[in-house]
Amino acid sequence: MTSVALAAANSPPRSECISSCRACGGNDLEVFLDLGTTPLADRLVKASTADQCEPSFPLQVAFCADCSLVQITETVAPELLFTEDYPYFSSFSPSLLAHSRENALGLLHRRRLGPESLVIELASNDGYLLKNYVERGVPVLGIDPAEGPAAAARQIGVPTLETFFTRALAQRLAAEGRKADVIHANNVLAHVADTNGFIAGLRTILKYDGVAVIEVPYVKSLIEHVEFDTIYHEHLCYFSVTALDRLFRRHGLFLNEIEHLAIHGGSLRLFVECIQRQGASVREQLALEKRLGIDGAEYYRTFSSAVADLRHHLVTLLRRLKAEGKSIAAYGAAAKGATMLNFCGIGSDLIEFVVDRNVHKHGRLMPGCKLPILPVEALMQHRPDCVLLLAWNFSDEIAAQQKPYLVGGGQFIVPVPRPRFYDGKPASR
Ligand code: DWN
Ligand code: ZN
Repeated sequence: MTSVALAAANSPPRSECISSCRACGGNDLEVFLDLGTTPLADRLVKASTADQCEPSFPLQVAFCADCSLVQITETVAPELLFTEDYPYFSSFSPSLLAHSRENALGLLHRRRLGPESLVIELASNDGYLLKNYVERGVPVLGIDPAEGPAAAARQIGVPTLETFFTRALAQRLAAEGRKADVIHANNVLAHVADTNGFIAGLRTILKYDGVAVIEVPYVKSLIEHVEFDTIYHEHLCYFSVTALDRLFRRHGLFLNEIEHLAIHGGSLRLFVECIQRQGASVREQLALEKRLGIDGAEYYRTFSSAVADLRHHLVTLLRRLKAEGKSIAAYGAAAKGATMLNFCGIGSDLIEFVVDRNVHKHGRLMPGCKLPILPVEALMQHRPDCVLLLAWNFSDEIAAQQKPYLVGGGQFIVPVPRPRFYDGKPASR
């Protein structure tokens, strides 16, 4: 066996196609969307390696008929997804910071947290949320595998374990007496390959009278607003209340309340406890999902044509603008932006550059299309006629921030649920 083949044979698997449901183990999976073989959405390309081939993997989405969980069929090794230079820092979004602060302070008061309490956050990133508890004397513990964000969290006084949250880690923490009154887990449940191990671990470190407050993008919003770009290899699962309710019950946990959030294109805030006391918010959403058929494959079968229509309309619009001599840029080197650009085949023939506030992204290139990522100041320097809002979930905030560009005659284009010009007035869904 050649040394290359030997190395390949010995190296850990880079990805694996599932043969059964990530949550229930069922085999009745129906693929309803195929986004092709794509590079990793958050793996921004260094200019020095621009000519190298990027690791790319199949991106297909399936529905489980047994437990209603929507999920992608390829599991990419976490070490490939969450590398040491993972570029996502929550604190680059003022609206996300405000959203998180409101969440933390509400819980601090409602649960009467104090110096004897413990708040643990799974995927605590750069301390964006836990810092609100630290400032009020409530002990916290962050858990996040990404080196950069974990270091940033420690710098603002948020103790952080730089590791993945697993069943084994949960057992170790519980053995050390570190059980939580409140557990936060925002936009992480969809990211873990071992869904059941993660939830079992969460149950292990939750005090019996504690609450886990979990935020996840809502699959109903994804389908209704054609938010296909939020599908990428980091997001293994796409949750309905029906699937979540079954998933938690499997581990002695109960989804008792939900709140609907606008963040990230439509999310749910879940209140999960060891005690069963299902509230009206959950009962009503389960009944609505039943009426809409969200617990059945038929609900998802028209989505791929809706995605194809959006791609057609967006590319036609951009080509028309270019034919009219317009210059076009993009705003938001977001993971969703990589899916949008690559699935629609949008590259330097249509878009000149992407801007982003996150300094860690500057100088890199977007995965796949390899568009350069520049500071947002480039908008006023180059004054493109139009800007495609890849970070459309922050469109109001970005438009307010980029008022001079709009006042100067610039135009934003929001791509979902249908491509349209956006003048900065709160976007109508
Ligand atoms: O699950 C995830 C979601 C919740 O957030 C992770 N995969 C990481 C991330 O995904 P994303 O990169 O698609 O999400 P964002 O947070 O919507 O990306 C926004 C991008 O826009 C960031 O790179 C920051 C940037 N930004 C900016 O340049 N100016 C954001 C705001 C609000 C701004 O004003
Ligand atoms: Zn299932």
